Amino acid sequence: MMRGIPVISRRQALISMAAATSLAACNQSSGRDLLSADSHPEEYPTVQAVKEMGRLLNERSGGRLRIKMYAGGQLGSERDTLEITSFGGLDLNRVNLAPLNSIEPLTTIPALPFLFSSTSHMRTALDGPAGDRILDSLAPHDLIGLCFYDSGERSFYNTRKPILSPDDMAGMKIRVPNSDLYVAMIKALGADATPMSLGEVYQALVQGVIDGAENNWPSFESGRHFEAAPFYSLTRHIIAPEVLVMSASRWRKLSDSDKTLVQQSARDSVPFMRKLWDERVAESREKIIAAGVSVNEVADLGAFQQKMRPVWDRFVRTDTQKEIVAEIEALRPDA
Ligand code: GTR
Repeated sequence: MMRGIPVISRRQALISMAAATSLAACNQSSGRDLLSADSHPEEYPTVQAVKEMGRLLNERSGGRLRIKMYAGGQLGSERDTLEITSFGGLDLNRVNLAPLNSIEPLTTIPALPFLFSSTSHMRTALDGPAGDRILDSLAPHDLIGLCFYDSGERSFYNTRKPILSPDDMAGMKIRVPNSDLYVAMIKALGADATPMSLGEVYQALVQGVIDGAENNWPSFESGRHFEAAPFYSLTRHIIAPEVLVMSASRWRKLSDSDKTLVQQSARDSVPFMRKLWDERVAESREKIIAAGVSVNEVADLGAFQQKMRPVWDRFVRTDTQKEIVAEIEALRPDA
């Protein structure tokens, strides 16, 4: 995450992108680097997956197409890099779906609390037509949705005490990504939502600006949030994926055969990512438990589900959204 790495302003990022872009253009005879951003550090599975895509692309294009990765939030928050990508300053960007929620309603679907019953349900649903419809919905926003990556199960962590019921969260200040859906979900639980970017969370916990946040095992560990917030309560309320997007204007500049290479290499990096992800979840879990963090199961998840249900009514409004939600629910193993 961004701790220890200077975060540059969006303006500086744009300037450096413009410089990098013109350099890439000059080097066209020797091939082309697709510039890619990620908020996670080098060893995180999302970064490694995009690098694997780059390896495939390089191999399949005979060295003409490569990926140059800017990891660790070097180019700013996910909201910033998405903006840069949509107007063509970057080729690729790996983000969570959350920062896309305000621009495309279909992206809110996978973040509906308790929609997916497990990671395997999420994988099955998003590998099929429901996933394709969500990826395709990004095109009018100048983004090409290439593939989804895993992001595991999100649960609450805080600086004060184990959470066993929604009442334990009353009045707590909980950080959420910049998404109205996440804000509504926290409010529905009776807590206060504080939207901020991932890179700011550690300091905010240490300084007491927030009492807690919610995320998966690897992000809780990688950002060292567990050192500041030693209570992790396994609500597993959201299993929304990550997404890899490409700038539509950069995409249009590719030949048809290169478009196929890019799309196929992205899709082929997914099984690689899933394997790394499963390993990383186990490692992060072990590290967090060894550090003495109090980890608790939540027996009555029904209480959370019930409180969060109004979020569905507020965010699932169009017929298309309803159709996709029904399609995903029908794929629940217990349906
Ligand atoms: C992580 C995800 C990031 C970011 C982050 C957050 O799980 O990988 O892309 O969305 O959560 O909470 O901001």
